Amino acid sequence: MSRLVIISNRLPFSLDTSGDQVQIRQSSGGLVSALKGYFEQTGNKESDFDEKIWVGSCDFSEDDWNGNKESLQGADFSIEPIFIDKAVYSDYYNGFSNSTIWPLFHYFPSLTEYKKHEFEAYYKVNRLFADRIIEIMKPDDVIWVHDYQLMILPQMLRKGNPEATIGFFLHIPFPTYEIFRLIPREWKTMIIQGLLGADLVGFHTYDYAQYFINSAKMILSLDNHYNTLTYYNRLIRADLFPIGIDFNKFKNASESKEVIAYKDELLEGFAGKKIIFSVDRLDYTKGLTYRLQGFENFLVKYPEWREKIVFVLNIIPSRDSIPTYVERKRTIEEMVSTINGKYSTIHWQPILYRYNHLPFDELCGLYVAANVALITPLRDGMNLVAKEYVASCKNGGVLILSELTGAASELNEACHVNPTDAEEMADTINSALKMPLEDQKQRMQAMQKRLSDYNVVQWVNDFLDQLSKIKKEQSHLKVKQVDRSAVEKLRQDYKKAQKRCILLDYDGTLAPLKKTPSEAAPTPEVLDFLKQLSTDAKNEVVIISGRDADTLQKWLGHLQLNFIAEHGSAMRYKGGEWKLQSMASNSWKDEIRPMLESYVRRCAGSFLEEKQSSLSWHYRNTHPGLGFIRSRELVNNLSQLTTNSPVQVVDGNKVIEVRLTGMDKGVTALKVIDKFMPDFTLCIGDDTTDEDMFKALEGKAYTIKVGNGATAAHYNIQTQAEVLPLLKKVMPGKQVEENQAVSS
Ligand code: GDG
Repeated sequence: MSRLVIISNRLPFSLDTSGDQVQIRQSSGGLVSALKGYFEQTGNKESDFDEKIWVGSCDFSEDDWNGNKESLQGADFSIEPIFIDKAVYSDYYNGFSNSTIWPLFHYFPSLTEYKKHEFEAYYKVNRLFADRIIEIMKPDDVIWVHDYQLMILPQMLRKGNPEATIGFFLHIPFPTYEIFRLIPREWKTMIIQGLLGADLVGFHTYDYAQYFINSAKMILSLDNHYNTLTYYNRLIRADLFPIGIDFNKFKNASESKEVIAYKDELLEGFAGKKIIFSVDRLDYTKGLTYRLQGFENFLVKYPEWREKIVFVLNIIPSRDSIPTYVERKRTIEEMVSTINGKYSTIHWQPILYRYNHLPFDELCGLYVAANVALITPLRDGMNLVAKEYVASCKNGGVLILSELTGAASELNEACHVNPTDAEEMADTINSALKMPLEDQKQRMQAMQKRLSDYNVVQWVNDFLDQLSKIKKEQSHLKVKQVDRSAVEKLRQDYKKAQKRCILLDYDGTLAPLKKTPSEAAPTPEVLDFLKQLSTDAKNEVVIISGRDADTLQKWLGHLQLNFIAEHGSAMRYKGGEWKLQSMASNSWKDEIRPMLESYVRRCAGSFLEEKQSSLSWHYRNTHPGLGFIRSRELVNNLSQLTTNSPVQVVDGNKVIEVRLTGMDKGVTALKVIDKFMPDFTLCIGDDTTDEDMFKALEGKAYTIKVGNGATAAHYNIQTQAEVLPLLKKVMPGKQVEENQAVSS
């Protein structure tokens, strides 16, 4: 049993301390509606969690909190407030969160501001959250961070507690890379790294998840396997979890006395008229001005509906300290007055405009009474109002929904419109008003079924299940990590052995992968260690590489080592001469080379490497998407070109290599073992080509893969940087051995 720690920018309530008594005011908004729905439904039931905690900033002081703590602790969850200096909060919230991230992620680059001090405040507030959470965090806690205000937090928490279980959910869209890349480099890198601190990163739609994966690839050059990314050798999953609503709450509310009374009152007030309705927070993303244009166009194009409909337009006050929002309000109010002024009659006004918070019953009353809901944002992560309307409809009702909302990908039976198309909007309102009741009911039932099947509790459970699944996958990989006892066993076996063979790959194993192959010369530390290792008479150290003989000779030739170049095409035993292992002709190269050269031209950043008996096309420095697509095409073309020829195509890590058949590291490693007959063999490598030797040496050697991922090796170690320290532990030099002897 563990604790669920929910973290969001704001706690789900605020305090009104102006009167004699402190009043609690519930907050509105998508995130709060959804999570409260979950807590209310699971509050009294048996749960997987011993305790649920909600961490968030607040609008009350530490004194107010201390004075009212007991009465404020919710029944369904406990509260952990974060106190933030007002000026810092404003730069973080009104500034970077809502004047940079919010407009940009909703595709409003022209409204986006880039202010350094606001990013600094954003970082500072994320740090404040992190410091407090790290203080209270326990090992079994499940941490769930919410939304765009806290995107750096997961990484901060990960640093404080590397083993923690951390999920992150983004409630707004994640934009395409073309938009995301507008953010200054340092900030966008920190945002992506921040999110990758989580084990699971959730989005509303498939597209948002893909855009995130693509940005992570473009900015940090990460590899992905479908929706799983690897970052510092930790698996991170990015997936879609379209948020649900508390379906029964809305369904039941529509049958409650209070709601029915309110609905009847509305219907009486608007007798003989059909009701078109919308409710949104005041926000430029909600497409309110376009909606009004579409509505006006409807009045012009379909005058027969005048005096027979009313548009109840509800706007909920929001972010009114940001100038863009204040301006937007003015524009909307001007448009409403213009439309009403132009089309009203003495008995009728087309738009009933309200700018206020609505009590829950009133909101539901409107949902139930409306014949048409007109929900037309320019962008919306999901849009819960659309789902709540569907859940509340009893007897028909038509949902007109913008195709640019996340909800549109789930609510197929709604009438989809493009919010900028005033013609389409007018036509759709007309056909919605005329839609036969049977048709309305059928569409509603299909959508209601989906929303009741995947309600908010399912949404939470689905997210938490996937979070625990990725943790299991991570720990499964860890089973193969070289831990302390494995090191000890290797050390003992090494010590006991009379003849040892140590097979080491070069690139990615003894040296980190570099942009160009010529940059990866060995460091003095590597040279020193290899020298020391090879001076032990019991050791045969073998460098087994895809590199050409000249490079190995130039970099390492002065040492007492054995060399295998180009996966076995050429070999040089200690003190001997280089020998080619195959006499086959290399005339095949003239046929293959032009094709590889054409791929170099077709894919910027890729290059051709020619060795004695192989040709390689490298694509690690290309655009990741393009490089991958070109590599698939190339493999396909080469496989046709190489049928009935003496060569094979090897699909390596960001490289496609063509070389003589039969020359692989597996065959060659066996040849070496047969020659030396060791009683201890250790083999380390990182690439797909090293898998051949891991397989061939099964039962004959300790095999270690550098990096995570499926492997035939016994063990994984996380990074290339760990190779030398591991070798030093297993094979201590003279001095280390002496120290160890003294200390034991
Ligand atoms: C963000 C994303 C995503 C609003 N005013 C009142 C009121 N509400 C409730 C509604 C609904 C919620 O607030 C609004 O949710 P939306 O989804 O429509 O929009 P955002 O606040 O922008 O939410 C959005 C959401 O997060 C969840 O992930 O869907 O895309 O932008 O539940 O009912 N409720 C009451 N009175 C009001 O005046 N009672």
